[in-house]
Parts: sequence; C-alpha cells; structure tokens
Amino acid sequence: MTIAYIGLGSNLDSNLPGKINSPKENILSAKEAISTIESTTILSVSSLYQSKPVGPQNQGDYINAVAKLETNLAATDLLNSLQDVENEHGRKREEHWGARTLDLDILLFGGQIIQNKRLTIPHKELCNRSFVLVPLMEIEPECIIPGKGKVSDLVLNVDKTELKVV
Ligand code: ROI
Repeated sequence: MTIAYIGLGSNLDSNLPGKINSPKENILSAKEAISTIESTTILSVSSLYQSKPVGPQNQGDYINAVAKLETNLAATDLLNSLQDVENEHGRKREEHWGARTLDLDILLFGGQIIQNKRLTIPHKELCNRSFVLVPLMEIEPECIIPGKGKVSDLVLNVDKTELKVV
C-alpha cells in the first residue's frame, strides 16, 4: 500500500455531449471517477479552491483541490488510470500551460523520488504553488515533501492572497 497525493485542477467547461460541466463540476466528477480506480481508495479530499491562473493570463480562473489516496498500483499504473479520467473529461493535450478541462497530477507517491520520461515526483512545481500547498496543508499538515521539507514551512513562502475556498 502506498499513500499518494493527487492535485486536481480545472478551468474550462468540458462541453461533453448532452451536458456542460463547469470547472467545479469537473473536479467533483473527477473525484467520483478516481474513487472507481482499481486497488485505490480515496482517504480524504481538500476543500475546493479558486485562484488566478499561474502562467498565461488569457484564461479563466482555476478550481483546484488535493486528494489523499491509498493505492496498490505502481506510480505508472496510477498515472495511466488518472490520464483515462482526464480523457473521459474531455482533456485535450494542446497548449503548454494553457486552459484545461481537467488536470490530475501525482504530487507525492509514498516517500519516493521518481524521475523518468513520464513522471517527476515530487511534482516539479509543488513547492511554488499556493493552489497545491494550501489544500495539501489542509488535509495533511504534517506532510513532508521528500528533498524539500515540511509543507507547513513551504506554505509560508507562497502568495496566498488570490486563493479562496469556494
Ligand atoms: N494555475 C492555477 N491557478 N491552477 C492550476 O491548476 C494551474 N495549472 C496549470 C497552469 C497553466 C500552470 N496554471 C494553473 O497547469
């Protein structure tokens, strides 16, 4: 069993046939979909947070959350399942740092440091982003980020003014 933390993000309607899902609905629906991944249980999910985009500003505000999972899958298999969920939510792999219907990132996977073609864990930008650190801190205040330190220390160094619970 491995404890993993996943970042969820959305700032686009998914426009799926027959329904238009807002960013907030995309996150809630992703949570349901993640709960059906084999050999994986959701232990907790943070509040939903709204923030201005990091990167190009010509896109809408994001809704973000962090989920804590327990899984028997290997990191790559968990990634495959998360990418299936992204695709089911109309994810298109287009512009770098552009708007997206659903982004699911493995932030932490046990205490492991993983670096390969598909995965960098801990996630590269984890320590710079209030929309990740604040929800992570909410569900796991004692969390240690391998090679980086305590989430409770890291969260002090990021700008939280534009972040609000929705
Ligand atoms: N900005 C915010 N606020 N939230 C995100 O989830 C997010 N994801 C991204 C980029 C485009 C870097 N900006 C973001 O991938």
